[in-house]
Amino acid sequence: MARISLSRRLRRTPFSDGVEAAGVKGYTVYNRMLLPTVFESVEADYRHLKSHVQVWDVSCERQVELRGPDAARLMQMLTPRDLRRMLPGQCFYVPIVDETGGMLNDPVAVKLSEDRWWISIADSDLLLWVKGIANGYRLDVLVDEPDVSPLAIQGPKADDLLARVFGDRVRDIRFFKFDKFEFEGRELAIARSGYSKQGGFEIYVEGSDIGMPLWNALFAAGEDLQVRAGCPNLIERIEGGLLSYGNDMTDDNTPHECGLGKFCNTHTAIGCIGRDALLRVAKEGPVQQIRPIAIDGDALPPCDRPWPIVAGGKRIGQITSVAWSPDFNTNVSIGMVKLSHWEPGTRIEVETPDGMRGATVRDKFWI
Ligand code: THG
Repeated sequence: MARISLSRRLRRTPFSDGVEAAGVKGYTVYNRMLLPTVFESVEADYRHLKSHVQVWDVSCERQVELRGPDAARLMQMLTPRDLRRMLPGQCFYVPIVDETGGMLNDPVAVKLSEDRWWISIADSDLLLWVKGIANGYRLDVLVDEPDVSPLAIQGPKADDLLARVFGDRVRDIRFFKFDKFEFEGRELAIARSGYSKQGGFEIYVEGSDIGMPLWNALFAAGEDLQVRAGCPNLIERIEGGLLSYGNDMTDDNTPHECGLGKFCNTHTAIGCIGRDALLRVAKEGPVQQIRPIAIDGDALPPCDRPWPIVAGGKRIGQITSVAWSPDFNTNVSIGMVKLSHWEPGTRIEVETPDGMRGATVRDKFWI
């Protein structure tokens, strides 16, 4: 197998030394940065994530910082989710759309104060879009990428591990809220959030210099909790229905097609770019939507290009993510399915690299 060549353009992270020492076996590239994908094996990592606690280098979830008097106005221009009731200390999952209503990113917005926000982005160059909007509208706001790298602590023992390093007050953090905690004289935002359904936190590590000291402190504190280095796990995230921008959706999709209509308040999100386009598509309703799909038969290879979904000889959608689930004993997958076939229980066929497979559209993800 060919190897990817490392260079300055493919950015390391403040935790890369720790990730390498932990024996990382595979990486992907995300926001031009290294993102681990495998340590022991995807299945062994999955079992450990569901049983213990892992420390994830998710530095590639870069922050777009908005700072200044127009920060809140700019943030509302970027998303159809109504932010008027959002308070400092809260995180919101927010679709970001272009002028046609197409998805540009699906980040977590972090409100630090009225005039300071972080947008914790998925894999697309959102900084350029945000800078363009800020400058084009002559807004009084600074837009940049600060030296902030999220470190996720995920798994059933995440509370116990973080309490040992930051104190019992971490247990009081509510879902999608954050509070400030001290580490080596620095104030760090810690949120109860993360890209798994196993529970846990995200530490927004401000200042690369404390990356490895914090990494080492977590591993020293968690030895008896069986803490390990981990990473977003393909199997677990499909079971949990956590979408991956660029895989499960692109700028060709509206938030409604992605099942993110519940995070849109297009009528009240006054000033949002793409509002008119979204009001039109919301009225008609989407004609295709993301669905959980169980694919028959034994384990399938990874989905590195969309696999056509067919029914009655016609293409009615595509599979965009797939993995064998040991817990559910089936291939779990995420697909975009046309209205005519998206009803739960509908039988469809998938053109996989291993040949045609029967599959069933489900009503809910697995966890
Ligand atoms: N955390 C942070 N930044 C991120 C991610 C993250 N940036 C990249 C990527 N992940 C953005 N995409 C997502 C997708 C799903 C969720 C968060 C970010 C998520 N969804 C929950 C769910 O669907 O169950 C909860 C959503 C809610 O109820 O508000 O957590 O993971 N910092």
